[in-house]
Amino acid sequence: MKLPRRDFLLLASAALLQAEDRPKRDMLVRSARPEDLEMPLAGFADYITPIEHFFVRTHVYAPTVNLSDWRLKVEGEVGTPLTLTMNDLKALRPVELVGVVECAGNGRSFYEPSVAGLQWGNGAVGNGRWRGVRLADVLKRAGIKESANEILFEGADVPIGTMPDFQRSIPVKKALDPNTLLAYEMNGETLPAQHGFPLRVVAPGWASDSWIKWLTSIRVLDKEHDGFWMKTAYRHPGKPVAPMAAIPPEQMQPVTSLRIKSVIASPADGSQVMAGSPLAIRGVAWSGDSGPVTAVEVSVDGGRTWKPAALRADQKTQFGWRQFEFNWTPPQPAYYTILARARDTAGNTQPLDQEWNPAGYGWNVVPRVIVDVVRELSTASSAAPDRANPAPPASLQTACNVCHGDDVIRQQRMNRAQWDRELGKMTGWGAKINASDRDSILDYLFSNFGPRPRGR
Ligand code: HEC
Ligand SMILES: Nc1nc2c(c(=O)[nH]1)N[C@H]1C(S)=C(S)[C@@H](COP(=O)(O)O)O[C@H]1N2
Ligand SMILES: [Mo]
Repeated sequence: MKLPRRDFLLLASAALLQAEDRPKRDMLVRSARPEDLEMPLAGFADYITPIEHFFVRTHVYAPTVNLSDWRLKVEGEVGTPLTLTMNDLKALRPVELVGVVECAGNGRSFYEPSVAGLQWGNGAVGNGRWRGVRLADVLKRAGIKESANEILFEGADVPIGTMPDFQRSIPVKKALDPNTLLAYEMNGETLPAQHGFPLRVVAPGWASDSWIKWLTSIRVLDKEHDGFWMKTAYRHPGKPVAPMAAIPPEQMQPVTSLRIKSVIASPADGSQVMAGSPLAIRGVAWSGDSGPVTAVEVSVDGGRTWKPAALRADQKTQFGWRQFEFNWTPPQPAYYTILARARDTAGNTQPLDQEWNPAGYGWNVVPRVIVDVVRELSTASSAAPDRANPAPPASLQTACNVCHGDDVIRQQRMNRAQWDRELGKMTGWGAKINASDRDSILDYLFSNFGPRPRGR
């Protein structure tokens, strides 16, 4: 069909703006629906994380936003409430920065005892190049009032079942920081749907639960928002607590800044390497409000001695990660423990032992990789066989598969009380479990997905 030129241009630009997301590649699927995808370890070899490797975290099914209907509302404690289109936003001065997005729960699978939630390894993190406008510029245009205390964000996503709507607020001080952006581009492309098209919050240095996607509403509040995702979820005791201690949420603090952290990307843990051949130990390091990273030290002898790693000189940004490299020639066959420890401008370093917290947030312990240094590489594979679980009871399939698959269930390692609480949470969100089935479901969950045995 031939279209008049004007219509053709309109269609072409619409296609550009709502292009299908670039397919993801080699991701670790933590949940297929809603989508939670982890970046593979190979992703730490890149400075800017390509979109096809960028992790995805969604509490809900991702919404499809039509740009021509989309508006951003700015209301609450402001002199002039605003309703903005994308063109209005693009008329403001653009700002670009490189910054790490890291889920508060990144590394949760390493916590012992295990806690409920997506069992992320190292890859619920990425380093993006973000372009958009300053949130401060938008707030000033709306005439933010003296009474402003917190800024509440909401996206176009809708809750599943009766789960509370995903709404989060950040303090005015963070909102007015010149680095806090509303971004419409990521890595030089229109923001992909999975990452929040058409607009998301970029709160550099803070855990990404504050980086609201599919943004539609900004509400200026005179106090912290009191919804579930502020008052119950995303809270941390802020001090070491006994493992499995139950701490009332009101005695915990909201998750804010990221912590100083490094990840060793290569060699891989458990790999064999050749004695006498040079080996590059590579990884990345980042920090939060107390950043940027100023040094990374590496130990190849389990922490007896440490030496500085080389940091890339062209990656000195405030909020991005920095790649490091340490060259080492393992002298003779032995079993070596490699460690890395980053330091930031404020002098913070990574702990050698991670204190536990109830939701498994903020994992940043010194990473450890063990290599077997040999004279000759062996070809034998040591992959452990997958644990076979008996088929779940039909009652569980019926009750749970309405909202998500069994992938989120199978990755958990919880004791009976934790599973009991999880069933309570799901029932609260709308799961229907017959009273007569509850015990058999609980038995199945606990006996197949109970805590791991001690030791490794
Ligand atoms: C009404 C919809 C709904 C039903 C039914 C449901 N769930 Fe969920 N469940 C969710 C949502 C939504 C999430 C993801 C929450 C998130 O990502 O924050 C989830 C996540 C989970 C998780 C991951 C840990 C967590 O709390 O985020 C587990 C485990 C789980 N569900 C178990 C179950 C089991 C077992 C059943 C069946 C008895 C079930 N769910 C039924 C909505 C549901
Ligand atoms: N509207 C909305 N924004 C959201 C979420 C969400 O579920 N809904 N998830 C948050 C969480 S917990 C994380 S870790 C980041 C993940 O961003 P990404 O998927 O672009 O990597 O988005 C945040 N923004
Ligand atoms: Mo997150």
